[in-house]
Amino acid sequence: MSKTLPKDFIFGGATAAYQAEGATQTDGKGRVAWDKYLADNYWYTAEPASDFYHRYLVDLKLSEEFGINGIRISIAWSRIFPNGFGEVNPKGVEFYHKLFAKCHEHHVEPFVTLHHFDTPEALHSKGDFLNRENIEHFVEYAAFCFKEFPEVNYWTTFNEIGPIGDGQYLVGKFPPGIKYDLAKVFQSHHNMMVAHAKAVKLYKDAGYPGEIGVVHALPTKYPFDPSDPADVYAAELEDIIHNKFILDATYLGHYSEKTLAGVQHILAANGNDKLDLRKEDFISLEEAKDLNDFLGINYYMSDWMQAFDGETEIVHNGKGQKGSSKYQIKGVGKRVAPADIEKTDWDWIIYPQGLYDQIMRVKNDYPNYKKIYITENGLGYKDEFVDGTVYDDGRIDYIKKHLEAIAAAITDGANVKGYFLWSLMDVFSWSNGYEKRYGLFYVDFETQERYPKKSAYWYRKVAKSQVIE
Ligand code: BGP
Repeated sequence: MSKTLPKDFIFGGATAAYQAEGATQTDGKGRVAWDKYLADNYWYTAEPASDFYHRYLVDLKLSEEFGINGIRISIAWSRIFPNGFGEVNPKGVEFYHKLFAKCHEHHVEPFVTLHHFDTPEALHSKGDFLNRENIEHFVEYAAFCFKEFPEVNYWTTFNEIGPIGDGQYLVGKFPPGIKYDLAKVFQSHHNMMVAHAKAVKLYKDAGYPGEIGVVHALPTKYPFDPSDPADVYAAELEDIIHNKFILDATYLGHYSEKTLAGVQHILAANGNDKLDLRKEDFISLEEAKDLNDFLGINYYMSDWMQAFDGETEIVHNGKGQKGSSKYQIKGVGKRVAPADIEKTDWDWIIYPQGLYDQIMRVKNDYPNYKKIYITENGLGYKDEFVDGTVYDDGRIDYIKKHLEAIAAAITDGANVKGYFLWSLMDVFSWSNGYEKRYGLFYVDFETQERYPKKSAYWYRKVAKSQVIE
């Protein structure tokens, strides 16, 4: 097995504005739907998060010291446009100029996402991306940022169009908390993909010299019993919901017949609502399909699917009580883990081979993909802080195995150029709170001090040598 990564490989760390910055009401920032939703429904809020808004210099210095040469950062849309569009907030603009300048000063390349789950409340309350007006608002916001921030060389339009639809309209754990509405899931995926395509086209037409792409979460789906055609179909349908629909939109510029047939089957089994897919949408998708400079893949887990025709029921395990989750969708399938497979406390199945398989799937099914970054991967854990650090051998093992899977995919011809560990420092988790930690740097959320974990020292060694050991 290959243990070496290429010389120009990026060893990055990932963050997101809302999960890291804190300062949710500072310097003219507009509200986001999460502000109220977390206060009403969860046991934590986005204050103080990791106070990145005030402490980014500490994190960038640590990054440099620990051999990290890339950082995923997102811009909070509502810091720039507090109402989603219209009047610009100069303090928000200034903050990101300062932040990007410091990234470059510390040799940490910023990979900047325009939207990481945090649509301004003013637009979210009007239906978020189910409302087509949001497409134009997003494109205007993107156009503003492209022009305003020439120091950014790598742009991502959206983080995880898939989980946004699932979180908002299937599982109901993200605002507005709607459950089991699959038509809304697909409509949100579709409208966001159109917004992505339009922003990409605009960027390329304007001749900006940087790169642009999208980040998709791509959990790999396997049939529980590969010899049972019903289980095979269940895995295919589940894959359409989470992966194939948005991958087709990204790289084919339309939905394949198989994808559309699957969508129709899923909708027929779940209320039979119609989707609003317009001719002009496909013109946009088609125009952008070969313009993506890179695909970001967020990969944490795989799932095994069994055919299922009973009532839909999804239970989210948000507190890390192993075994408390449930996922079954009528006419689609039911998640059933194979015996003896490793899981996190939040029931996420650890399966590095799934990352290899997903990368190779993109390479084989979407040969116009150009380049891949693994933009998120990591282990959520209830870290134990002892001796001023965390002995997170489990996390090291997790990262190691996933880096090996990437190296294997590169050996087999996939063009993967970097890895961003989720997360750089501890941040809070959208629907799981502050107890689920992922960072290389432990954050004491009371004092906001940072403490490198054992994994940080290990990661530095790998980044320096490019050898996974
Ligand atoms: C991805 C998101 C991240 C992050 C990560 C870990 O879906 O892009 O923002 O939260 O998953 O997930 P969680 O926080 O649910 O454990």
